[in-house]
Amino acid sequence: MKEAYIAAKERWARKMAGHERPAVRSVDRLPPGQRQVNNFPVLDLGVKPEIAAERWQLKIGGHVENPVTLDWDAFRALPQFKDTSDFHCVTTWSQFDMEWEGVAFFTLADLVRPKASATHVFFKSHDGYSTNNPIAACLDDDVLVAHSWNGTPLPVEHGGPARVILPKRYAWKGAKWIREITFLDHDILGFWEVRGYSNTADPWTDDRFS
Ligand SMILES: Nc1nc2c(c(=O)[nH]1)N[C@H]1C(S)=C(S)[C@@H](COP(=O)(O)O)O[C@H]1N2
Ligand SMILES: [Mo]
Repeated sequence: MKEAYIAAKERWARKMAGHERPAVRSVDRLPPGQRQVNNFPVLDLGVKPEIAAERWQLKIGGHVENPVTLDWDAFRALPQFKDTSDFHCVTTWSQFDMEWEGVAFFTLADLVRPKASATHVFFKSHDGYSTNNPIAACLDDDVLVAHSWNGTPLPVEHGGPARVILPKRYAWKGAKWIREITFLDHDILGFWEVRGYSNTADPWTDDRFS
């Protein structure tokens, strides 16, 4: 675990410094049971909350040394991170080469300093949605809170002003319209996880339902 964390942080540091070449992707980038799309479908609970940047806040707390509440300016003043990854929705569509820009999860973790007791992270959104992930999955070099997609500010329907991206999990593990990130010393299931979806959500093993 510790080695994996250090390796991820090293890769992330190289990306931050602009030295990392784009990942060499396998010829077969489509996980089992997925089909490729290019129209970036919209999936939500029927609500698209409109949060003006002036009113936007991101609260980060729980088992951390330094809880913070970031407003938009404070969030945008953090080191900015760009990364390109593939996006896999459990409803069987995948879109490749999504260019995300925002703040790396590593940067947020360095800011709040999770305590040794922190094992899981719970994400809450403005539409009542929530999701959960182990801290190790969040501390990967491709995880971020994104405010832009393919060079333009994230539109409301895709979770703007800001959403979480966890490329190695099915997309429901990334909360749109993010409002609160809580570090926990135990796991709590999120919106889809309590409704029969897999808690681990690994696209490469067709890990869709629990
Ligand atoms: N707040 C919030 N986040 C969410 C969802 C949602 O309904 N509300 N849907 C999830 C699901 S199931 C998917 S596939 C992706 C869809 O993101 P998109 O609408 O930008 O394609 O967001 C995830 N994050
Ligand atoms: Mo989804």
